Amino acid sequence: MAVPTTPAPVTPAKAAATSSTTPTPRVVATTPFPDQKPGTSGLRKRVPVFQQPHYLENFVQATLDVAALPADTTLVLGGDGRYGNREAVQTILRLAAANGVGRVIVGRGGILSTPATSCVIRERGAAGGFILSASHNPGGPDGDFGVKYNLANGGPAPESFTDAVAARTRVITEYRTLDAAAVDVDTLGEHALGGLAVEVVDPVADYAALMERLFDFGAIRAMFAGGFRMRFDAMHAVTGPYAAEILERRLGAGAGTVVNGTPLPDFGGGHPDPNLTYAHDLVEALAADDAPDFGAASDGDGDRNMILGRRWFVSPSDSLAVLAANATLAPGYARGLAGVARSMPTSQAADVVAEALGIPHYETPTGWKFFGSLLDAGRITLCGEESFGTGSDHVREKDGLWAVLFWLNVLARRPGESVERITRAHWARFGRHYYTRRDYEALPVDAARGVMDAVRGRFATLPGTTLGGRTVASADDFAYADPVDGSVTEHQGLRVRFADGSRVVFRLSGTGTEGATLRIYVEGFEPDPARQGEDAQVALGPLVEVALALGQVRERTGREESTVIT
Ligand code: VG1
Ligand code: CO
Repeated sequence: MAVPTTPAPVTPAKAAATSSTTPTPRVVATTPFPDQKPGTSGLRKRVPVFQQPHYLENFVQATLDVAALPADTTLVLGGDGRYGNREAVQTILRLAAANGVGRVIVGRGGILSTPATSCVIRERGAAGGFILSASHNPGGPDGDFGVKYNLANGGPAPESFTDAVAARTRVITEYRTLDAAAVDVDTLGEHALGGLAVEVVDPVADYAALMERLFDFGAIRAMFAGGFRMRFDAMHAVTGPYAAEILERRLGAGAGTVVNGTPLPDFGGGHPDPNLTYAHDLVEALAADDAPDFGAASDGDGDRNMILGRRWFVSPSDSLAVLAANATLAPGYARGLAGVARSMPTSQAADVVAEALGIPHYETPTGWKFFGSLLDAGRITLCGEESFGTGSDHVREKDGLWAVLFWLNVLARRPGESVERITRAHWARFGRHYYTRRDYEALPVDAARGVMDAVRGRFATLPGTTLGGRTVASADDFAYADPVDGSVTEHQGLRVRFADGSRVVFRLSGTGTEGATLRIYVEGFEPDPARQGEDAQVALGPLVEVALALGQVRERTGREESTVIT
């Protein structure tokens, strides 16, 4: 891969090839790479890994082989603009052309957020799409790169597909490409690459139109006109242009609402991860004396969101529950919800709302791909993850800006109520699910596995015993049977549930690229409004200690503290 801002070099010989008639597809011999199994969300590796000759080509060819697209199919292609994005776009276009794809719709500059890609696939009836992103992982030459393939429903390919791709990468012997000059993806309109039509589109247009159909833009515009102020931190990642168009221009939030709005190949050197640690500047801005009313941030590829009020943090699990309880205030959800789903480690706050609404709720493994079948079958309307992911049946990805607009819609329709007041009222009605997550990043793999083994090793004897004053109700290794297609997924996290409704969960990350990342999720339930006002870290302190002791975490990792506390 070359530096993204530099156009791919065109040798005179290659230029000559394109200036003649149609470039001829070429078969290139290759050998398999052993490490191309997609994780929680696509294939993610360090940039130097992707820079190895044939690495990206092998993975893309394997994906196209498994997809077995009919001739003249349409695909969508874009990425979050990170280092390597531009070069990878050209590589994929050449492979698509040589593999008989009919049309590729590309976001201008090779840019499309993850939810916008999902939107374009669905609106244009495409057979699928490639998303170039390692999401919240850092970018730049020493950062991460990633590739994800989505299907015709606009959602991440399910495990049956990604397992087949991984199997294919282990036996691949050749790929098909073209020798041709780079396509000008900075100019809107139709371009040709051999027999392939390349259509460069505005990455924001379709997406912004969809948002206008879902939310009450008139009410939100009136709220901003009335002096409501917000700050949106795009973290130098892909949502900058989307937020500027929708918040500042269409909703009149005012210039300067969007900060760090220019996507940069290295995200300005930061982690484009909207949480209390990596979006600390925003947290501080919302704590200032002249703080705006509302703060939000999004991640590298635009599918995550963090919601803040003045001196107030809404945990993602609570955000899902609040949106579910207030959904009918948004025009797109005025008819009510079919059901809700959350990933297993996400707090049970949304379940309580679903029960109050009399609608079904589902618990799925971590990763958006597990929501797809439920959304397609119409069993759920909203879904979310504790990892700052929220979404609905409007696309088949989680959607950062959508969640922000949903909150704005709720705020506009509950005039005079702050984010804090809305959250507190929610707790008073449904109970509060205290929640915290500890991430231990870049651990030696053996140490992380040791923690998991230690916890699992106690499963047989735990139920009925008392830990830190709480009785263990059950302990298991989470397995999920998809109620729509019957597929079974095992080993999705270790759960210890207590009789009082609290839980601790242990999982290893499937998106990290360095060593192993251990995640510990801790949840407690407090129905009494008089006791819902505590700081989550204080309220959950004893339960965190129970979890650390259970996994012998300090001893096995040698770490006193986690890398990130949410
Ligand atoms: C993490 C989150 C998970 C999320 C995934 C992709 O996975 O925990 O909830 O779906 O990232 O999000 P893991 O395996 O590292 O825990 V994104 O925004 O990075 O594509
Ligand atoms: Co993301």
